Amino acid sequence: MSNVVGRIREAFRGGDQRVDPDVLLARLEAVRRFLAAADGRLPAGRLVPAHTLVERAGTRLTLSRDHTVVALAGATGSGKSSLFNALARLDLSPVGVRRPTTGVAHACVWGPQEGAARLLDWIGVLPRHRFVRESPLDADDEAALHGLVLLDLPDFDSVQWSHRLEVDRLLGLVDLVVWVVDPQKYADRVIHTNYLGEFHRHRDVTLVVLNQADRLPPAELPRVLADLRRLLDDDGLDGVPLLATTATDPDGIVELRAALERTVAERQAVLRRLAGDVETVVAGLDELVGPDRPAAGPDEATAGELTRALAGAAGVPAVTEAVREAYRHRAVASTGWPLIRGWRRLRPDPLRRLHLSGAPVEVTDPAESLVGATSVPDPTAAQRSALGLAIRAVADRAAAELPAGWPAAVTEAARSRLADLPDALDRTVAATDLGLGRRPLWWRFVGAGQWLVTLAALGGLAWLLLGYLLRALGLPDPEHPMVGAVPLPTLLLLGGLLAGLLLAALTRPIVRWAAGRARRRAEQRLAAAVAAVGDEYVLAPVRGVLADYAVAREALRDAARR
Ligand SMILES: Nc1nc2c(ncn2[C@@H]2O[C@H](COP(=O)(O)OP(=O)(O)O)[C@@H](O)[C@H]2O)c(=O)[nH]1
Ligand SMILES: [Mg+2]
Repeated sequence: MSNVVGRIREAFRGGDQRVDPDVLLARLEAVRRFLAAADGRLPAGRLVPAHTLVERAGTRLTLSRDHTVVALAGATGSGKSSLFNALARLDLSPVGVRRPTTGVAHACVWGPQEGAARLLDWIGVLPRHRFVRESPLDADDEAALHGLVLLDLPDFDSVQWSHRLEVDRLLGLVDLVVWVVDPQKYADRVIHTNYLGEFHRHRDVTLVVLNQADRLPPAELPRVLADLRRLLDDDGLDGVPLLATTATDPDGIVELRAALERTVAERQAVLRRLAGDVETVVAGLDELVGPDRPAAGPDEATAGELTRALAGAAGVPAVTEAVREAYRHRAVASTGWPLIRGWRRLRPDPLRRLHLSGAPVEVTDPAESLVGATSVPDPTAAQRSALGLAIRAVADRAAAELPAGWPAAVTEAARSRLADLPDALDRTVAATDLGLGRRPLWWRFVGAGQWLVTLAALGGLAWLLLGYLLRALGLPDPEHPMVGAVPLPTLLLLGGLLAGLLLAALTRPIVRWAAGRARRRAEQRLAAAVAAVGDEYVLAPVRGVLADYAVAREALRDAARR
């Protein structure tokens, strides 16, 4: 007997590494973190296996960890039910009636029932398909299997699809799988490609038995076992235990029984199974993260290009030109020759034509404010396509280093608020202080100067007119005071007119220069405001994806850490 146990120990060598429950839980938590970051970013279909794992593992671990669910899986006629009955010794018990083959699994529970029932509810084995392996007739030899929940699965090569689907479902839930093959069909390609090969990451919770060994001449058995071993190695299942059994002979299942006893005693199968699932899921997600740490966001140059394109679409050039014209308009209206100021004021203000004031606007709630109903011309087709290109450039550059799946998420994020952009830009332009709120002090001085010289000219004119009037009425004409050779009223009139013209002529270039300055200042303020819109509506969503990618990448690395 010790020889048998020794051989099994040998066979299980590959699975001797224990899975630390805390490490497994940390890895599952990492998969959960990955999903939290990747959900909504990557195609949902790619994440299904990970979601399934997290969901299943969470449930399995909260259910009984003292039970080990072992499934007998194989093709029709390989002897699954016979092994099930033999292991459960159901032929000896009153319930040991051989049942017909069906599309549902049957279960036999050894030892305590509490925990096992909920486990079987979760696995989906109906109570009427459950057997209990506890009989007063049993001696202590059954105690070694306490905690075993053995399942007899439907045939995986059933002609009925529903049976095959049921097998696949159950294989996803059990802790250990015993593949049962027989001497006739052990080399069947379907078994190897569709099932055994798929299980290579679950090597530690896989066992293969060649049943019906009694049907082979004793000399043939080693050759068939060696052949099967080779096929299993090709499946990637090197190291999985391979045993020969004879279900019809109680001595023919001793090794299998011992292997199951060891598995049950170890209580590792649950953890190994889930660790294998984590391996499979992580390997499937591997191409969704890259080796390099991603950038935190688009670079300065790209952001600058975006700002320029947004400024174009927002009509910033038209507004700044209007600022320049409005400055001149208002400056002339304040500093011009008083007689033509009124006429100037009759002309429309270039900024007000755009429904802009140029002064700071109080915005309490941007969403509700009426600010934003500007008449800045809509962007041209060229400006719109330039904006589209700039947004695409932001996405392309931000996603340049990202692996498959993520660039699409970045592009989507960059364009996610595109529809809100025109309104946001309009509101921003309307709310930006363009710097024309206050009348510069020097306008007042010049304006006052103009009034002064105009009043002097008018005074001179009145004086002269008074003189004419007196002369016309034959009254004595009072002496005009003389300034040099020129009478004072004439000097006042001509000097006032001349000074007014001179002041206007001197003011004009200063106004032109100051208007240019006002334009540049407005340009800077609008650029800053528009850049903030670009940041909020384009760059921030892109940074969001990059941040999620960084989290997903870290999480997947943690999930891969054994
Ligand atoms: N000689 C022999 N016959 C077996 C053995 N195991 C199963 N059988 C027979 O093979 C047939 C199919 O067995 P069954 O357990 O129903 O296979 P299943 O379809 O995999 O459940 C039955 O007639 C069994 O009696 C075995 O180890 N040796
Ligand atoms: Mg059967």
